[in-house]
Amino acid sequence: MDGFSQKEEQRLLKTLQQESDNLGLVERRKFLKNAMVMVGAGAVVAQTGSVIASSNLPPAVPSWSRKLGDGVLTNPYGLPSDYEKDTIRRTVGWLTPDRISSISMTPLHKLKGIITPNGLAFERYHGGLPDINPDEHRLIIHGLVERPLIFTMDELKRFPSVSEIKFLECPANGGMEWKAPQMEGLQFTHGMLSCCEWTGVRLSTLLDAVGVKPEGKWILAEGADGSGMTRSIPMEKALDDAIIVYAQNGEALRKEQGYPIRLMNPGWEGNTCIKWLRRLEIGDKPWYQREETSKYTDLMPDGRARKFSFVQECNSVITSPSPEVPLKVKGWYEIEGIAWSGKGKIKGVDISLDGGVSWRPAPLKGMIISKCLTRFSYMYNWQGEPLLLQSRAWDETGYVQPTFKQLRAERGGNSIYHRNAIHTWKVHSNGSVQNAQLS
Ligand SMILES: Nc1nc2c(c(=O)[nH]1)N[C@H]1C(S)=C(S)[C@@H](COP(=O)(O)O)O[C@H]1N2
Ligand SMILES: [Mo]
Repeated sequence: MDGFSQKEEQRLLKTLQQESDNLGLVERRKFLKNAMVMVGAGAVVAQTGSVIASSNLPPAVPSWSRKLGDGVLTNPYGLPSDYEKDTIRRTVGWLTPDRISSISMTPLHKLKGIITPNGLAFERYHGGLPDINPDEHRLIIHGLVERPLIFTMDELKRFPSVSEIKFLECPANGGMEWKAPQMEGLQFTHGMLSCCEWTGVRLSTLLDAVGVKPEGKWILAEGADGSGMTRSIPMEKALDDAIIVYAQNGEALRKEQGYPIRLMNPGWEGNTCIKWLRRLEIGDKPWYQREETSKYTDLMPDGRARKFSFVQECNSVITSPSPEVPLKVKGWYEIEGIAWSGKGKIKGVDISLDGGVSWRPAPLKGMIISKCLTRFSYMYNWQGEPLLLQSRAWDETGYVQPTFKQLRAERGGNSIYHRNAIHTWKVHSNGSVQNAQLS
């Protein structure tokens, strides 16, 4: 059929069968046998699950190869395939019942490499998503400076620009897990995390333009959204690597991420990366705003709060398998995950199959960039045994990701933020994966 001789057809099916045998894909082999029978009998539709038509499977020529497709500009702004409708940001109902002061999370289990596509980067709003006309938007820099200045978007884009791939993480990422393993899904345990290529002008360049007075030691950054988000940023960070960002993964910043400009403090609490940025005031001390006192601080066991916990410390998680990516058949798997550190480069990752009793190195792969997601992977032949999967990362400063026990011993049980403990996935013998914590 479809131009293949009976002999050719059988040879092709045999090759496919061998290939699937080599991969150990039991289900696929069963399915192919099934498909072969149906094709042999000339049936139009053979199904393993629900909607797979054998007429579209090799050696047949699929229906979409027999006609011309849609033309260009079917989607003037490109969209993912209709078959990827499941790859979306998600919220947790009980955590953020309203959408105005809310958070949606990145589907980390669906992502490859280190870049988060713009439509999938988690969003955090304290006062809803403002709709800002860039022609009417201005950035004001004033306070302890020689020349207070007001910049238009065009003016900001005339300065030399930098493009850097950096992760962005809400310090509340995984905060629900302090009490117990509550969230059944990687998207919810770790999804307040994204990693994009950010383009903009270094804050130090703009500070040069206004001329910071010697007493100028802190900067108040303020957003133009209804929440009036404000955070105090030390001058050292501003002069080190902070960026006033207007582009994300090559295109204009998304509305959700702060269009037309935001502050990006690489490796620091996402909360300090003020979106829809409208004002920078230079002062000689911090302002102690709401979001750095009553919120975004950790209450320690002695009843005192940690002051300015800016850095997102080293963390890692296995992305596959995970609750959303169970093991379907026995055989070889690439156990994969991501590691990141707000202090610099990831130096190494170990993984454990037995809940931290023994560890083996999981090689890093792809680009290894400072304050950026880094991939690790480990090949494993799974034969249906239960596993307690963990990853433990360390960074170039020597900081090692702590166990939950170590983290709790230091921080007690009152925290919401900065939960970077080694995470456990319990793999059951049927291949399903559960969020777990070991005492
Ligand atoms: N103006 C403004 N900036 C803001 C926020 C906000 O609500 N308003 N939320 C902050 C918080 S808590 C985080 S974690 C990051 C999230 O950035 P994202 O929405 O691009 O993921 O933005 C920060 N900047
Ligand atoms: Mo946040």
